Amino acid sequence: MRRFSWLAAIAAVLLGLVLAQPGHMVVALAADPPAAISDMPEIVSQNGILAATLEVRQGTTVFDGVSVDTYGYNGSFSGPVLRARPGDTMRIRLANRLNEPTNLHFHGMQGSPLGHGDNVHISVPGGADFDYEIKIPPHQPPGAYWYHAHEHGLAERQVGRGLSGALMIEGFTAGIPGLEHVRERLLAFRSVEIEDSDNPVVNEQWHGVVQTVNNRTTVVETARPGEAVVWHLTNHDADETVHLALGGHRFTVIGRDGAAIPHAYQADVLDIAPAARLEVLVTAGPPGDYTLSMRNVLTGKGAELRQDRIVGRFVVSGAPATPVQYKLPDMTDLSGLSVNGYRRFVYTQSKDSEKYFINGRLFDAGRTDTRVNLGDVEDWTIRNDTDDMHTFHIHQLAFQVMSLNGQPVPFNGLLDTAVVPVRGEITIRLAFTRPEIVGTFMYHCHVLRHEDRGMMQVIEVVDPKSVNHASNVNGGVAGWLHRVLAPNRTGFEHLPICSALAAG
Ligand SMILES: [Cu+2]
Repeated sequence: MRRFSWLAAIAAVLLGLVLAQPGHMVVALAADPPAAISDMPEIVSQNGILAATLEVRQGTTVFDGVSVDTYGYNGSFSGPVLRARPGDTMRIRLANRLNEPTNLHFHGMQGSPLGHGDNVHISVPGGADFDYEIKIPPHQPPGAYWYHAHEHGLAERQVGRGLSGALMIEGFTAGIPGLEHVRERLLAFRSVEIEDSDNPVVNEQWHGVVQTVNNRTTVVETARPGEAVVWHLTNHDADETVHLALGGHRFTVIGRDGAAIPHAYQADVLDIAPAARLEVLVTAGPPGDYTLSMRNVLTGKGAELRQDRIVGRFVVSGAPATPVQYKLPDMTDLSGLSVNGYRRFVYTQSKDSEKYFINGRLFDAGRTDTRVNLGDVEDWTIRNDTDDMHTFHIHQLAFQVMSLNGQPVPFNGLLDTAVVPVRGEITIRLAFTRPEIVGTFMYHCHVLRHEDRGMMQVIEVVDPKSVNHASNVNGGVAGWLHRVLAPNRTGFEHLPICSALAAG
């Protein structure tokens, strides 16, 4: 009896302490859905789990009276915003109701590429379902990411017609002292080609393309004079760069590719490459009605073919807001790491622009082009030997741009997508240090037309401590032999065994 009452007393004291802690309020608040930051449908993680079914359908979407053939998740166009937190698990059923295969990639997620994870070797046939389980690592930087179809050969059409959605990892402003209470808004951009229309609006005003923001042709954003708002800008376009301006305002860039950067910088016009994201601070000017205008810049020589179009209004009114003071967090500069591998990748394309190569090769899902050991730090030079715009994207990790056309680039955060300039090159540093990324995954140009036509390769990250190196698709004797004889194949293709294995 005496022991029981002591336990009861201790329990009561502990309960009292928990209830008295400010932390208790945080727990209660965490269960509430976060404030909506776009006008798109949202699916929010609850108690660490984001559970969703994404049903893929083909349909028709009407933009300003014009019917357009589109694809969508749980609707005729695009998909819901997924909202999760670092450390959460996303359980997503992809229900493919198309007559063709599709799949999912979770762009920028630094979790596992194996099994039911962020594994683009998976192809879900028409009519089939597949259950993804994405464990978001606790170290995933909070910010704007996205999910999209990654079916090789079909990616450009599927993404271009709607198969993508935003994936927001919560906590971006909470991690920046001074911006904790600033409103966050999401603006997702995509152009959709309209084929064979005889509608004069389509041909003369739209130049054969409907430009969308948050799945509409125009958006209205609001703010009070002097109010600072964080805009998460994400380019869902299959192929094209978004060229964005806000009348009467400058953008202050404070994050790139889903993470706050250490050094803010200002820009009048933003160029957002396909698949890239920018976090910007917009400080509203005097009361007024301002225009958000954009142009989709075609790759290659077509830059002049598109015109600026007004895609939004920014209405500033109400009582003036007090200015914010903030401090961007520090971030690890990879310059200090010692490098134990160098590689060079050269982008080329056929004269008719139907085939796109990396080091002279077209993509082959069954071939592993690059092997690294877990823990390796490598510098990769990506050279663009074409007159076309290309980008570099790698799954599962972010990288640091070290130089551009031979000139050092000062450290300002990590990226998962970077432009490789025409007839130029970038050198990037990649730290293959997180154990979650062991397995095979992809790096490629994120102009999806180019990816679909060959500009993609397979990398395997091998844990040298692991007895069984076999990964999800590239195990077997040949793979083992190859890893033993030439663990870092790129640059070693002249070895007969490597040529034989590469050919096989
Ligand atoms: Cu490209």
